[in-house]
Amino acid sequence: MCGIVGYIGQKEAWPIIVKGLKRLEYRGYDSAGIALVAQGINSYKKAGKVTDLEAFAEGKDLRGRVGIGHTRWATHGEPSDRNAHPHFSEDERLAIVHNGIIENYATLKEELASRGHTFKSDTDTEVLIHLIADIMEAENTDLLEAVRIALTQVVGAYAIVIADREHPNQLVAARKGSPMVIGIGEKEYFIASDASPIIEYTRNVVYLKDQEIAFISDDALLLKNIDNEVQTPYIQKLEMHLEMLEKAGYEHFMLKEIHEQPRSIRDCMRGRIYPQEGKVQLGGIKEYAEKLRNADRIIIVACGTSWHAGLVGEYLIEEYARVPVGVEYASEFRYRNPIITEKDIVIAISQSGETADTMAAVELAKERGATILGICNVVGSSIPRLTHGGVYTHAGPEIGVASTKAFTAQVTVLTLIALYTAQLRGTLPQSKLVELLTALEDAPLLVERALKCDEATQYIASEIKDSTNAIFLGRGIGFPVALEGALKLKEISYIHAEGYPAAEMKHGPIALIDKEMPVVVIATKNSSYEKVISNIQEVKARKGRVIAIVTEGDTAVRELADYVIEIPDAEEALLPLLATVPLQLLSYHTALLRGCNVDQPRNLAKSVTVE
Ligand code: HGA
Repeated sequence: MCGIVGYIGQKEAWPIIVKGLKRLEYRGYDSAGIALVAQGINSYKKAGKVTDLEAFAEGKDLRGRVGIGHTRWATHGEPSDRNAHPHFSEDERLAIVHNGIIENYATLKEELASRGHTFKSDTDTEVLIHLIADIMEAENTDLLEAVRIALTQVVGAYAIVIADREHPNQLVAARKGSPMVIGIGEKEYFIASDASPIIEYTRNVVYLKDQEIAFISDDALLLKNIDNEVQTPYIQKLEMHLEMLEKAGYEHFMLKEIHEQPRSIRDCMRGRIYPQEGKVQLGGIKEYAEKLRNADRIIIVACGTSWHAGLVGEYLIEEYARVPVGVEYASEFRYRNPIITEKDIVIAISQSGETADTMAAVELAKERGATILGICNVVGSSIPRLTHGGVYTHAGPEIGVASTKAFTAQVTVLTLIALYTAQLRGTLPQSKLVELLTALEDAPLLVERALKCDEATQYIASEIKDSTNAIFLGRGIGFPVALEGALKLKEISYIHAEGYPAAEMKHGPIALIDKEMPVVVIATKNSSYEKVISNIQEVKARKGRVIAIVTEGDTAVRELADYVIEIPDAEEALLPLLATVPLQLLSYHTALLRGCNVDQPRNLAKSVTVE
């Protein structure tokens, strides 16, 4: 949430920052701003997208080889020109961009106001830069030291970059809880919330650690921690490629990412499954094999789509490895007083690896002695660094705000963990492991076939596009799929949608069903097929419009449903991978027909780095 880009070097900063902000727009897009340091600081900020900022700045003085930029997802203060970053100190000497929340901003603001500070915005960020300027003056220190002292007084999360009019060849950056990467070029540095704005300039990067402060000039990088100790930067090589960040001919990132799923699922399994031997190998967690073998319980913590993947994991792990699993919203778990023992395994799932609530849940479980494993997509992000071990999903950068390929990759990893744990605990006969892994190996091809429903989903989307509500029903492993389908539809098309266990419909939602109500039912041939057919009958008896996801060749559901979408016949464990695909496409086409911004739906941002 909120994207930051900074540049210091020999090139003009504006184009580099604008391009970088466009790459980070998935993180927030309610306003944008850039400050350029040349003779003084010129700043341009505008509510709206980065393109609105560009239009606003056209013809203005955009010179400067040092600059900081921001694309915002507002937490404190409505999205407006005034609240857009950068924010300034009272004398306008210092400019800041910030990702995160200063939780004690109100107290700090009051104290600063009592010392005569006045504020131009409603943000917590402006309070922070005033505090830094106040300390600089009161303690007669340089910027680096003032930032360090200020951060000892701050409660909350931050990634910040600060420019100084009096030292135009320096930037100061710091982080706690929000991500920040520094790219090292030839006499130039790039600073960003993730590596995507940096990749075309350099592959050498330093991921700032929590509570580290960086002093950056065009030929030096100095790192300190909050206790004022100098730190040695650990330079890593980026493995991302530029093409991964482009649309590759697709109209939207979401559509590209939906179609990438056969590839991403294959990448996720590469080197990890040996179907003929009936063996799963997970290098990132093998050190914890003994713990998994003896675990009394597995707790999965996650938010949003990742939580739905967790529910699929619950089903698969309990079915195959016979370990009790609880799936928790990270945001609730962290504020309860959960019972966690040293024999518990906690699995944290987060696409970005930066989800604030999931990170906090991990910290809590770690303090209480559990073994923590992560399932993340972004290599080098915070959660993989906090956990004991983990399995990367290797889905590649996901730019569309509504998660698609990251979800199916998470489900794939959870399937691997379920089978790995079954292998360790001896809960499945070897022949069953061979059978399941052979089926899993075919998943990319089957997903490829499931993608053929593009035309069918487009047609159904045209039929439901004017609905105001929708219900998604599923049973067993189909239930989390229904939840994910409903979330996708509401996220990008703004149609109110609810996912329900099919049998629960009778306990409430059935009251909503009439001839206007689209009811999407996961009705594939699996263990609950007959029961689901009865649920469809119940919907039809009340004149609901049934859209059924069925197994290829199905006739029974076809007779009842208004619309059917076929997916390939497969092992039940693959149902979530296959049935999710048509639901993603259905939401995509519905949102398009309603004229919505598919890749950047209103009010949302991808990487939720605030609580
Ligand atoms: N609190 C700041 C930054 C918001 C943010 O990082 N969102 O993810 C603001 O509201 O401007």
